[in-house]
Amino acid sequence: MVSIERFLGEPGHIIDGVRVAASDGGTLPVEDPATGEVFASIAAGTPADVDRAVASARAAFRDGRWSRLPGIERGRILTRLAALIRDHAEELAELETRDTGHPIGDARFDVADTAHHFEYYAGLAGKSVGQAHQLANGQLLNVVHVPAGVVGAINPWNFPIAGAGLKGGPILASGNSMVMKPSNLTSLSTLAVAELAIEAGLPPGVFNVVTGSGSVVGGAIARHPDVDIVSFTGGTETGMQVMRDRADVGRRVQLELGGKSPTIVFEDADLDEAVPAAAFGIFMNQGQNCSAGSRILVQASIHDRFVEALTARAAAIRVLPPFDPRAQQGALISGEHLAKVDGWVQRAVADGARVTTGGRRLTDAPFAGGHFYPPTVLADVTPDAAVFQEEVFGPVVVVVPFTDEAEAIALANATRYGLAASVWSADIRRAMRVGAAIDTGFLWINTINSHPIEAPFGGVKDSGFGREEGLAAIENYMVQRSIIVGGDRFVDPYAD
Ligand code: TXE
Repeated sequence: MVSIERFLGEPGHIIDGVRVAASDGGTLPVEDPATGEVFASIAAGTPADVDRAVASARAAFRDGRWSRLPGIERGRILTRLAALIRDHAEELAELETRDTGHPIGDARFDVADTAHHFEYYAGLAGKSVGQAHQLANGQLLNVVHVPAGVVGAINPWNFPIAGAGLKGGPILASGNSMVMKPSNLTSLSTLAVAELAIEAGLPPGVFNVVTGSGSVVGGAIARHPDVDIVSFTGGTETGMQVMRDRADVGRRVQLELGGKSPTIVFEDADLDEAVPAAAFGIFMNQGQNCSAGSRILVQASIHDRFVEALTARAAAIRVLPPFDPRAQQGALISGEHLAKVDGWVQRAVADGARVTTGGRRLTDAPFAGGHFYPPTVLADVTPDAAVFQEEVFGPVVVVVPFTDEAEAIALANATRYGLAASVWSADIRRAMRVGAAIDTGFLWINTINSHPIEAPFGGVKDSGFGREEGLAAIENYMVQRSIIVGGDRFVDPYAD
């Protein structure tokens, strides 16, 4: 183990490049989900803290210390930040595991992914090219892409450090200043990244972090008229509240919300591949993943065989304390969340579902005090059951049979969500035909959980709108400005 002390520090926000306590000195405890132990505290932000951070971001944006730097210089600083993240990879991974309960191997992956986001977007800084049109009367129209200004970035607790890179990379590369609010459950790695950003040479005021409760700090960001765009990732109901708050001030919002993504397996699929893929689709990150394949739709002819194989695969996943290097699944984020997950399972059972594996929290050593729930498979679930319709956000999957393509499509589209879908078939034309008919922003064919940085990510229906990742994320955080340069001499319209 390396020391994570450096990143614990005094509880505080990062505003104008320095750590500052909450305006009223308030703090919130930080719990290790694997042990229940409180090991740190964070500042409990206030609306006054948000005002201060937004003012700092606005001042930085206005004076051009970042927004008007040549793109290549912004890119150089973001590349340096990525290098610092890689230099501190082990400390950051241990910090993340302590804070989230993620297996240490997953946390290492997320840290590298964060660096990767800053590297990718560093390469895009200053490369957003507009258009030029020669108009009538000698006028020249230039459409340029300019940074939007101050961006409020609200992140959930499921991938905290990766979220800092996923939103921070394109927001900063585009020349914006930002106020980032991590979840109060998982703020430490975002604070650490912001501190490394300052070390990398990011000017003060460009990457502010305000920690604290969602409704207080997140609400103040969403309702702030001087925040030009809010980029929100989180639950659907919270996202809709953020949108209402944005509507009150008439400012932009982008929402990446919940999902109930289908994994569709046809009888001709190679089950040696499809079964572990379907398991990984749901159980990765303890099932706390917006694009988790939480509904497996299986052709009836192979249903029983599939359930049996999936049950065996799920039961063999190594649930262990997250610092154990063999851990494949760690702890859920909190006791409250675990109770919700378990509540969904118990309700499903009451509605007639059959638990083929899992279904009860783990409490014996080495899990005592922590929030551990095993991979859980539910069969005999009907499409009208709540557990088929609603996001559980835990290691719980339902398996439902279908007879033909039409039924597979109807079942896939039978929820209010539309974030991701995965189709498995040896017949590529069928897979593409079925995939094309699914309401989704992200479609996997004979693969799952692949999130290349180049691929715009986001949903349809109640899964939100707007796209992150790839070039689309840059567009998210810029606005088009039309500049018309006069050609022929201006004629006085009042002369007569
Ligand atoms: O998320 P929230 P929570 C789902 C998942 C989970 C449920 C609740 O089903 O069980 O949401 O989780 C901040 N204005 N997802 O409560 O509330 C909050 O502090 C502005 C799915 O943790 O959506 C955090 O920073 N911000 C999801 C962020 O919003 C507010 C990922 C997300 O928290 C706010 C997470 C408010 N009024 C949860 N209230 C996914 N699909 O990716 C809270 N926040």
